[in-house]
Amino acid sequence: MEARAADRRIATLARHLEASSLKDSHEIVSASPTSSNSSSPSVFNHLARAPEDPILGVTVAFNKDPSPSKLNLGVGAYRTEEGKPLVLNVVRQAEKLLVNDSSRNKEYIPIVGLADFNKLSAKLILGANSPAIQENRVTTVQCLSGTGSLRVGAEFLARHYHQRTVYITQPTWGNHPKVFALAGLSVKTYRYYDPATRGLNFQGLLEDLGSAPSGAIVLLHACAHNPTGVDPTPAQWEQIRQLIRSKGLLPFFDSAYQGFASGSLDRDAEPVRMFVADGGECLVAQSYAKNMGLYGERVGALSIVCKTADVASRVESQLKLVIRPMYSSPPIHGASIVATILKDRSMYHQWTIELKEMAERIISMRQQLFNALKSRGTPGDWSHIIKQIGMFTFTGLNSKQVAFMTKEFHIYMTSDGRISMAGLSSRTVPHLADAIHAAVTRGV
Ligand code: KET
Repeated sequence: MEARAADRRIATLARHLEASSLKDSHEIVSASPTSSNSSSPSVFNHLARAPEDPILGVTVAFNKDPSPSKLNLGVGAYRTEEGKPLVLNVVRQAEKLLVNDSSRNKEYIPIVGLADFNKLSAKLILGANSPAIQENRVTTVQCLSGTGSLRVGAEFLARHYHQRTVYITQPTWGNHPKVFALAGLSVKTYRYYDPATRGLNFQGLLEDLGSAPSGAIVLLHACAHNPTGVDPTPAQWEQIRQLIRSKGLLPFFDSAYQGFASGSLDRDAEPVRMFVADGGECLVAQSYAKNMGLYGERVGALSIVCKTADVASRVESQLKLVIRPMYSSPPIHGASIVATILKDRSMYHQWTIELKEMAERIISMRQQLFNALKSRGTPGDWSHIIKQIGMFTFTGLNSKQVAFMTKEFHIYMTSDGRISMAGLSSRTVPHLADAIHAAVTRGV
């Protein structure tokens, strides 16, 4: 049947060819009876050009700039002192093991991902001795990095959770509101950052969460808040926990920087563990983009900590229904790298050393930039550069100053004045300090 239909199509095409005596195969296709006339406008003609993404678009602009002194401090991606992307030695080692293992294949993995990877990821964030894991109250699914984990979690909540409002920090990572809104949740903000002190607006935070409707979802940055680099202290976290629990709010942690804040995986996981220790429920989205340098491999996990093992297994069954029509099942390679490293004591140890080196290099960049501004006598108090935590400094520079630095110094950063400290090196600090100094002193 199908073959005959194809024959008929070819015959029709041949008649057209004869009739129009067109020789160019390109034109033959456009002259087929099923395609529209080439002079008619595209069915997508009504589309306006969308703006570039506020973060990833910075790299697009950077790539177009021919200047040899250009510097990309936009996206949060680690660079070496030589300004090059870094593949961790332990990752290379794991990849070699995987390639040389001829028993491995490329079959589809389960909808929820690799079982080993999921177990080890839960252990990494919740702690080796977590009672929630021991009691089988945690369900973990492998997702497409941090973003995919947030997206699956948001979709699950939109379908199955009674409260459809999510509170995010003001400001936050630019993709957060989009991820949650797309899932159908209503997005509200809670006060977080105080531009006057360049620190936490703790009072505002408590007031806003205190007046959130009961059951509302609260997105929390597990550590190294993006873009501000301002984290609550352990005592403040404890107060936040008490408030969230007393109001029956549902915490949803975004853990994209575990190990990058302090250099210690355990210390950076403390806020999450504090919430899990009280026996309440929560969600956690984990990313291995930054802490294992697996950006483009898209490896992450969503864990949902439940009250009982029975609920956890029903939650997992529903997560499968979210994932299957979204992308069917996750990719095998990146998660295999992570599982290989996490299950081997010596590779795990090597990872912690390499991770600490990255975190320490970022901290030393903070000091160097601070010193460089001091030595130039740049007006203003720049101590927030050394106080802030994680990959970013929220400089306080405004969008005009940022545009000036891009135009005059070829330094690329997001327009909110955030710079990725991980993209700096000893060689480029003076250039950045010159640019900041000029932006501030020339009254831009
Ligand atoms: N959460 C936060 C807070 C975050 O900063 C990022 C990435 C992600 C999740 C998602 O990362 P993924 O690669 O999906 O695991 N932030 C950097 C990159 C980006 O915008 O995509 C950034 O802010 O530069």
